[in-house]
Amino acid sequence: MDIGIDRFSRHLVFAAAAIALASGLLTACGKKEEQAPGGSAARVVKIGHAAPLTGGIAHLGKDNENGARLAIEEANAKGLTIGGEKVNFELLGEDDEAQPDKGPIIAQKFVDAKVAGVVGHLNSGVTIPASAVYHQAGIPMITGSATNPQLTEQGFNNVFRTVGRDDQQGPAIARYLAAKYKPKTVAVIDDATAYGEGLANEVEKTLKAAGVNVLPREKGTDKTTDWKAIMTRLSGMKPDAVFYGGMDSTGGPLLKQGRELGVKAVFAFGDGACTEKMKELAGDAAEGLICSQAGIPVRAASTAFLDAYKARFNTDPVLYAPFTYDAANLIIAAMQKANSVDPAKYLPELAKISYQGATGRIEFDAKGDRKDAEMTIFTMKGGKIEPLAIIKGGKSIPFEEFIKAGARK
Ligand code: ABU
Repeated sequence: MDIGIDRFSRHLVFAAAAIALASGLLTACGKKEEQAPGGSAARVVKIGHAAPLTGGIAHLGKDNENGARLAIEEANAKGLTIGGEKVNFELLGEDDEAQPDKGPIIAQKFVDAKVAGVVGHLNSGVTIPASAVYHQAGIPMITGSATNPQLTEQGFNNVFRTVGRDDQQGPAIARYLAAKYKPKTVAVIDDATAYGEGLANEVEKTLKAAGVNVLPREKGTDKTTDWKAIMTRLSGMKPDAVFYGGMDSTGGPLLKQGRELGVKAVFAFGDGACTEKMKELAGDAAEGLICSQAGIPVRAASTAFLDAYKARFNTDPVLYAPFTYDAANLIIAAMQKANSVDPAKYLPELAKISYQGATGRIEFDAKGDRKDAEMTIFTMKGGKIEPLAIIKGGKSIPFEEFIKAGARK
């Protein structure tokens, strides 16, 4: 009798293990079934998105996530079939807090969740360490905002970006600054992040090559909001221009305090501080600032995208939503071309894709960088970031001319 119960128990344990294994395998292969639009069962395909959703630049992280979410919702509404199966995309959103050490942790979480692709991360300093984990797992990742060149210099075949690089952006803003304002002396400050420091280095290199005197580097962090000591020093040195490599959450206070302490220089920023949040943070001091973005301006993105974003989120995009929208759409388009959601099968299609996105035609070079990336120079006028010129292939094109020519096609 005892022997019988033991056998029964063993059968139960075996059956339970078999069910668990089968269910695990089904989930692992992305086979979890779900109702698709129209009622039939669909294969769930997970796409990860990571960015800071808390902290000083949460507004940028949320904007990035919204872009990816919109693409996924639109794809699901179409009821796509890939590899003979209806698919339903699921966005797994994670908050990496803009912390470099969180990058690999969240990347591993996505790998464990069997995501088929990743949009993100937002910050270069987080994206670079995270990319090694995605590379190890063979998962394609596309950032819509990380601009540090090192990301795509690692030789990882799974890493792409829909924005330009800081060795394109830095020279673009530095040359504009030198040509327009003809500064004799420029102060360069950075926030000691991979992005801020890297961009500041590119700006400094370009200014020095143009014969401009650059003061010894001043530094803060990505959390510094008290710049008074540095600005007091600079007000005595009377630079003609100040360039800051950092985000708007720290750049706004820097600009405000600079003006309050009598720094009369023109203030210039990179993409991280090229937002209308600068007006909110710096008030009237933001008027006349100049800044660059490593892509075309939001308002030059497709009107269909802008309308859809506004309708879905009841607000306008902040900065890089069109680029994360394109990133998610690129992953989906590559899956459709490969007729597979398997990363190993759709990655080769992604590498050679030619895709007309909200931010123009996207093709990648051998490193995963966007071919022919445009840079844009802006100024703040009436509290709005207004595009002045597009820098493309070393040429500066007035913004209105660029739009009239339909150049983003
Ligand atoms: N590109 C500016 C913000 C993101 C980053 O590269 O860190």
